[in-house]
Amino acid sequence: MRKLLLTLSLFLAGTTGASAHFMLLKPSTDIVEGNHAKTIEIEAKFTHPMEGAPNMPFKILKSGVFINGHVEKLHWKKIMIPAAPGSNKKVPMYKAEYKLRRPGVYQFFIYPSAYFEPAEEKFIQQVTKVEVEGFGMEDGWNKPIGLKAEIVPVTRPFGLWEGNTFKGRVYFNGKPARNVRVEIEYLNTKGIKVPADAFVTQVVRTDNDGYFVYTIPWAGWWGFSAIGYGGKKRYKDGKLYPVEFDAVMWIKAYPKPEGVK
Ligand SMILES: [Cu+2]
Repeated sequence: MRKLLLTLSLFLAGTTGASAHFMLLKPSTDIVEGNHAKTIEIEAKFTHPMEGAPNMPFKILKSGVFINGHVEKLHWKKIMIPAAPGSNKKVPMYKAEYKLRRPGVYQFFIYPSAYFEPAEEKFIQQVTKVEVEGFGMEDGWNKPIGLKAEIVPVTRPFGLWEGNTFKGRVYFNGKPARNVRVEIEYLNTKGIKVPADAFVTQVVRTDNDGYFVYTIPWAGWWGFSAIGYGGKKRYKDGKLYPVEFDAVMWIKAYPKPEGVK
């Protein structure tokens, strides 16, 4: 039954867009404080964040962290996880440890391989980033790092309360992306149930200059995926399919302090 439901939800994802694919790129924290170098863990998983499943296979083609004008490498460990809870089918996710040594804004990014989605008859490839503030230095959080598809924050992407509004600008190939769909999902670590399919993925669009806004309703990690079309096609079993080439970014919102409403 569970399998049937998953298949059905995949089918719905393809027809209504009620459930979105998201490359998750999540650091163990968005803020590092103190006077000493600190190691954090980053995880990368291709998933449906609100529903928690299915997880889909991918490889990391390119990755790194931009810090103070240069790029450092990330070293990933592959971990096999079930494609869905209780499933025998295993897919990879990845974890990396990274040591922050100096103050600055650390922009982590990955270029994953393209994934073929049968339900949508297309490939999906999501260039993904997340920012971590290190040791109190905030300069540079609004600087693009030059990804082929990139969400550049206009509001600061760390130290956010729930209820804050996040504003971003979408760039595809370095140009502002006007009137594109931006899908938004909560990384559902709490088993939250939604009242209808339409709540799984929130949707906004960019304006003529590529800007979008979204107000974060509750605390946790939130993913933003600006949907692009790669222009190029790829073969699968002798047939050509389009490539959806998306820009994904993750931010974390903190719960309201106790005693406020
Ligand atoms: Cu999927």
